[in-house]
Amino acid sequence: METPKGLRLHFGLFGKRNAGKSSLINALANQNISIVSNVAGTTTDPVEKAFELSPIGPVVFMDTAGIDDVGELGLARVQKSLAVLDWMDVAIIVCETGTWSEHEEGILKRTKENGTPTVVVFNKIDLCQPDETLASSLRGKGCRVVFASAQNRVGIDEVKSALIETVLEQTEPDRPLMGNLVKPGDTVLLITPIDTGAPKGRLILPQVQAIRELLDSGAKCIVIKEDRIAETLAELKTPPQLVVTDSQVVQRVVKEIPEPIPVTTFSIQMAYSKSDLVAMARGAGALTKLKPGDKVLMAETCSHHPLQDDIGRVKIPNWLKKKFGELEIDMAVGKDFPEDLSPYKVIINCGGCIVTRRHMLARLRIAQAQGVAMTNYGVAISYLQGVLGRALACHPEAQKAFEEACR
Ligand SMILES: Nc1nc2c(ncn2[C@@H]2O[C@H](COP(=O)(O)OP(=O)(O)OP(=O)(O)O)[C@@H](O)[C@H]2O)c(=O)[nH]1
Ligand SMILES: [Mg+2]
Repeated sequence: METPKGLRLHFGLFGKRNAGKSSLINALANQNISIVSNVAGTTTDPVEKAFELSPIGPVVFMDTAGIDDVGELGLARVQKSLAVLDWMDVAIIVCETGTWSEHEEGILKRTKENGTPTVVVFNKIDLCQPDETLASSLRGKGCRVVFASAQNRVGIDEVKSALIETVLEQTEPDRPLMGNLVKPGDTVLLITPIDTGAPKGRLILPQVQAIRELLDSGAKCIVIKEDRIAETLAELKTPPQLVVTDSQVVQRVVKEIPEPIPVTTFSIQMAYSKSDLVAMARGAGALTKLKPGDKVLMAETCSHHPLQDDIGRVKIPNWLKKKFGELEIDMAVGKDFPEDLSPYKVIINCGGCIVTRRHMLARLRIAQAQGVAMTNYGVAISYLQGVLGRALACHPEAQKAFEEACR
């Protein structure tokens, strides 16, 4: 239960009101997580439930409001369900056996456009005969199809098997944070300043993840604060093969670590692991073209309590204004993303440590569809500190994309 949500696959249940989405989630989890009733529109906001789906491991199921909801509030709920649909690892379309309307077709169209693997569950099989023709036509479109009765717990194991097979065949495994930058026996220096933003008594997730991965890959890792760099280098008989630093001290680190020792940052590695680093580097190129009066969107997926020197609210905006003059900088917090991105020249998203890779890629896709450049905090900080070229040295393709976008 301690696995962070950003490291769990997300499965979402979508369909018309009363199709049995909440009943199915309860049957899958074998618990009463979601409220079930015969009143259409019982589930209003997306409900998340984390549990273990063996052999995949820790996952999150998301129950959503019916896609056929009506009225002003109903339409707002539909929009919320569709926004969730866009970043799911697997979409589960739930409908009553024998029915398939423009609503289900609309969901399927959207999952196809987004490349989201899809499982169709024809529920309430106790009330109706299965329609094999419809099922085989959906199978022909690449969906797994299962007949079930959530209420009578029939077909639930088949739904689980369909989900597991879909994950194994159709989802891309997470990219490791450290990629293939290290070999067994390498020495890696990790530089982690402990500032007011550091959590009490522990390190932040990307740092912990990096240490774990380095140990798993047989590398040696030395973890220091930024004031011990020269001393540590002097003590080492051979220089480290790689230095990974917190972005906030990247300028100092680049100065103190002699070339050609490669330097990257935790957030650049996060961008590599969690999104598309090449696109984020291209997005940083768009930053170079900002002019006074331009609008920039800072987007943060978690809703932490803002710190005095908050990176997204204070530090990056100040660096941007110092470099480009008076900009209009908006802030979007949480899993919601503004629908209309067209006023923005660039979106600077956080590293996304609490969300999944598909969530970050969905945001990128939405921005790209509206022709708006996107980068992330880490890449932007290295650029604003004047060291992005060096910090991308381990990622030549991203380095090239940045240079091209600057022209
Ligand atoms: N006969 C039968 N009834 C079912 C089955 N699954 C769910 N139901 C009933 O269908 C009704 C709606 O179920 P829910 O699980 O609340 O449906 P939902 O899709 O979550 O509905 P909303 O939250 O309103 O969108 C309830 O009365 C359930 O008891 C089933 O397999 N067979
Ligand atoms: Mg429901």
